Amino acid sequence: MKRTYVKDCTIQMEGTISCAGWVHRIRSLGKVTFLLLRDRTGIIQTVWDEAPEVTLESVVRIQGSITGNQKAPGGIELQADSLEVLAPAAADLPIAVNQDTNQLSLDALLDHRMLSLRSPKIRSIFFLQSAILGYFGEYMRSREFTEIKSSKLIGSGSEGGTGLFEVEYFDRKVYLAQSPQLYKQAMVANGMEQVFEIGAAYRAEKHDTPRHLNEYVSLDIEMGFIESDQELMDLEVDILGYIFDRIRERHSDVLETFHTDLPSSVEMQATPRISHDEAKKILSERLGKRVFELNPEGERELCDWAKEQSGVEALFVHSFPRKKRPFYTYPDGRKTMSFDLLFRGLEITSGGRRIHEYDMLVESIKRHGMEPEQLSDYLQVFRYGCPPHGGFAIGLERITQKILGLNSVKEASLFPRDRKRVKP
Ligand code: AMO
Repeated sequence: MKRTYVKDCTIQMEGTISCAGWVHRIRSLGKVTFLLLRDRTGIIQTVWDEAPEVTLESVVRIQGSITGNQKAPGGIELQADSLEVLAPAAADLPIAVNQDTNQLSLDALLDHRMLSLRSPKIRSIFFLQSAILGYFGEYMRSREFTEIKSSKLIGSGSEGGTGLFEVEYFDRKVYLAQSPQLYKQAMVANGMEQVFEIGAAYRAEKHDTPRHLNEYVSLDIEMGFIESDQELMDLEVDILGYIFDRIRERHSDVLETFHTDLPSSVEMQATPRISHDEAKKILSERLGKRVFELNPEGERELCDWAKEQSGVEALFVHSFPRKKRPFYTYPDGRKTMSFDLLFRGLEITSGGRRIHEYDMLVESIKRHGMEPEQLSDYLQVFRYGCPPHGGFAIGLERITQKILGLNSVKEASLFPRDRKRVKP
């Protein structure tokens, strides 16, 4: 018999239907037993005169007929006739999949990731993440950006010489890519003009914080023929506005589950843009002490300020000093044409205009204590003519974390990698 998904079950259904999924919960009330059946689309109550012999999380197929019951979830239930066990689950579940996930510590959730991902609430994070990826790609293609996939094995650092994971590559050492930075720039110069990439990025950073992963997914953009980083900020506001509108239209159930909402594309247009110096001044005034760096506390405070100013908890900080930005960043006196986007208290994007003049780039590489010879392939791009260009990268897990209000970025990674964790 054809399988019916839980979301398609309605009171109008006549005759016997067949649903398949996982045993979510069993509740026996003497004469009647309720078995909640879960599939990827939802949960349905099935009703039994005699309790079926089956363990929680077993994979089953249940046949029966739909009846109305105001007290059942969704107002309907399945009067069950038969149950077939497709795959039994052992009775010693290390975590209860059907419990409130707030009751579990982050370590318990991650140690038992193979099971905690079965929780509908946790799984919905990744349905939403998939939607974010889809809308991002949809928007970039609508603006005629070409999607690229560059290698994640590289010969030298793309963001500077630190924070690299070494890999044995036959008889030599190579590194896991910190970003697709140099390749996305090369593709602009190679005539694609505007590209995007969705791919893994690796950072051998030692900090174990709610905002850092050692492996994350980077949504990268690069475009040619720009004159200033303001154009990039315009583009990012449009991308995020597009993604947020689609989520509000089509995924309001997930926003409700996480008790959150999102600004609309129109509201996003009001996102303030302030310089790094202005940001420090605002923070000094608000915190009542001299502020020299934008630390996590400062990022949160700036987002509160932005909310008061514009109604959105987001702002661009631009014109960072040269020493704070990577070697490829376009200088503007002692500052740079670069920016971060802070959203709900966290940096979710970095970007800026890039140096496209060969001599200036060689000078900048040396200034950052690196050897131009190590970047000789990259330098060819500029030796033989590269248009003015720039771009940015959004961290997928960070934007997912902030959309849903998750406490840690690790909750927004299927199988997070941090300093202690390389399994499951
Ligand atoms: P940056 O290093 O700032 O810039 O990274 C860009 C964005 O990637 C995310 N991110 C991370 N997310 C989780 N864990 C980490 N350890 C981590 N590191 C970075 C953040 C961050 O804003 N090449 C430039 C981008 C560009 O200029 O195009 C770059 O990689 O959301």
